[in-house]
Amino acid sequence: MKTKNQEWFKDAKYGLFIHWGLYSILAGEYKGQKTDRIAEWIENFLDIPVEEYEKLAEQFNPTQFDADAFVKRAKEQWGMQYIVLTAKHHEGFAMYDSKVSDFNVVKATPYGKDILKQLQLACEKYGVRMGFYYSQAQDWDDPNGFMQHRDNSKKDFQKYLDEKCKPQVKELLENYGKICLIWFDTPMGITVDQTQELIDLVKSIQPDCLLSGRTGNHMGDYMTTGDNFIPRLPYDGYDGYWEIPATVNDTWGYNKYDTNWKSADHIISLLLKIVSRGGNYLLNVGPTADGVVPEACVEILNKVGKYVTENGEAIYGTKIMPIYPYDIPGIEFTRREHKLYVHVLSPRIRVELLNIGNQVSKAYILSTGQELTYRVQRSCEGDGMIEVDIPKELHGKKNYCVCLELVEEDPIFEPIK
Ligand code: FHN
Repeated sequence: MKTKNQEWFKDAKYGLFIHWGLYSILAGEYKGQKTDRIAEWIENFLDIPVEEYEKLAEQFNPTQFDADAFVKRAKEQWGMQYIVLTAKHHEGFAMYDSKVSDFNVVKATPYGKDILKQLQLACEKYGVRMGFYYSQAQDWDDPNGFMQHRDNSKKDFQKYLDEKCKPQVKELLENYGKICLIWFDTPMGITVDQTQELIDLVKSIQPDCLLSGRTGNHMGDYMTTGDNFIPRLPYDGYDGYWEIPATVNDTWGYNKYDTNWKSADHIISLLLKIVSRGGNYLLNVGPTADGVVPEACVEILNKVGKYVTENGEAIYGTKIMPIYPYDIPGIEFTRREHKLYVHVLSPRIRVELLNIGNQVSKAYILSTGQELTYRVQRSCEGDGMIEVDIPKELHGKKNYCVCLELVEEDPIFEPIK
């Protein structure tokens, strides 16, 4: 059972993931060699010696990073309800003022400022919840941290856990105000007991702090899907607390060669699928070493944000959908009590819904309140049917939401006979 103070997560629906670290400097390329894998793994995949990698810190100087503008945009323009930043990724570098390890942004870089503190102040100012990503098992800088694709059998993982991981997690929970969640990742060989130690530590300092589905041994507070993997059906496990970490292109950390951006239309439809199936979409940006989000990504998120902010009522705090028996191209549904939201993502002159048995008391365009004419009837075959006329000025347009006010509390979808 979740505490009252954790319920925000179920309603949030859309959050911002930020993968930012020393890998952003390499941007997918080391000494002329490009990585065709996710950019934050470059140290691992291109086998960069630790001493070499550590030297990158001397170049980290993100003078263009503006936490205030970053958070303001995420909240107001993109419609995101929470932000999760990599406090320490697998590379082992702390993006904050850590007393536990000097391999951190304050001690080891010319920039010398605490990124997390700046983010905290901005999140508090704009009322955005803040969580931290922390790689609890993999630490490629610590001799006893795990490293995927290498022999870890001689490592004293407990030593790493006691001397780096837990003390750093404690710092995160004690020095940055209220942390909405810790996003542990890639638990690898962490044992049940070690996972419990981490959980106990977090809950002893901040009992309401949620733990991601990758805390270890499936002992987290919610379910985290595989990266970019969307459950095909509505999912109500974990009391409906779940989240999809996802990318806009194919990498998490910045890669200057990765221009495989999803379109804004595609992201809007993914968001609506996730929301209707009951989950949260944690969508990632990978800032450059200067501290800015690539312009192509900003443009996409601005377009998505326009839809999200104009139709927030049909997204935040909505309930998991029952299964509608048909897949209608360009249509997604979300709902709350007595309301069915029909998201129209491709142009049409009429919305026709078959096998629906509800009575409708009102139909309108959600963002403007413009009322629509509609008919509730039975098809020639005897199936429930609702038809809504789309006004002329919207013919040829896409990405708007029709709200159907229902007499009944829930949608009544009829099976195909
Ligand atoms: O290895 C990480 C990867 O770098 C990234 O942080 C993603 C985000 O979900 N998690 C791991 C892979 O699943």
